[in-house]
Amino acid sequence: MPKLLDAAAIKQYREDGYYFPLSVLSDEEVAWNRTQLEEFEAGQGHPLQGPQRSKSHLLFKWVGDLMRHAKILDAVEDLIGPDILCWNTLFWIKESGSESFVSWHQDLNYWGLDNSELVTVWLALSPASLESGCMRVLPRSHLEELMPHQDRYDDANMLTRGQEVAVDVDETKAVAMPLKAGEVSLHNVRVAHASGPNLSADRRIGLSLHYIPTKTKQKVGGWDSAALVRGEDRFGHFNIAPQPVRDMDPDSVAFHARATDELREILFADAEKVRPTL
Ligand SMILES: O=C(O)CCC(=O)C(=O)O
Repeated sequence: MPKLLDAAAIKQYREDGYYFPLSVLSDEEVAWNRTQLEEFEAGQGHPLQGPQRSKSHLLFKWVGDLMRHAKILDAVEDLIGPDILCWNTLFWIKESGSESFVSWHQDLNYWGLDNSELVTVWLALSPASLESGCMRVLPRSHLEELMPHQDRYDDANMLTRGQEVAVDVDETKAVAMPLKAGEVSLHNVRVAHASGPNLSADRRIGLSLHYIPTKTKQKVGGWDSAALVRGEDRFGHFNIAPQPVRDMDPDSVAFHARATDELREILFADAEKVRPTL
């Protein structure tokens, strides 16, 4: 018996590789979480940057709480079972009017994971519309062979290597996934996806949460970490991340430094160049 998703939603995720929208946060919760983010940014004098965008649940307790949100975990459990790790939390912030974009890509190519079960939950903390550059997916692309990719390192590309599929994508087959603030979309780690620039008057703030079943192994990196967010880890393939009790908890910040360094090694394995700012 599914915990949250109905049979049609699960079928669509399995067959098309994505499902949206699912409402998770109230307007008050969106406002509170956005304030946490923006007060931190104001305090440091600039938006989140570099490693702060990644494994952010180790820096900010409120991100860890979002990562453990019962409704999100119920949806994820319906797709990958009850023993769940969160491998990464990653901010995707496009400032108003910025050219930042995400080229067509498939994540499994770069994340070193040994199976295709990872579910990305993409949470909108501001409206993700066509105008603000919401995500687009290529339905059923997760059922085919992974596409060849090339690294382009375009400055405006938000991806680590500016990676892009090296085949023509038929944009007429793409599906846009607009979300209201507080809603999430779900997509499979093999699905090709992309997004355009933010032409709206507000920042587009997305937080992606990457969930894997505990049986998953890291096959590229020698050391990797994940947070146990539901159930039991009977495999021990990942170093289990601490759960900070407050923002910038020193032990957790130290763990974050190691975890993001090791993650860079995985993401840039076999790359020609390493971007210094990521
Ligand atoms: O936020 C975006 O536009 C792209 C996000 C993405 O590539 C992902 O969550 O895997």
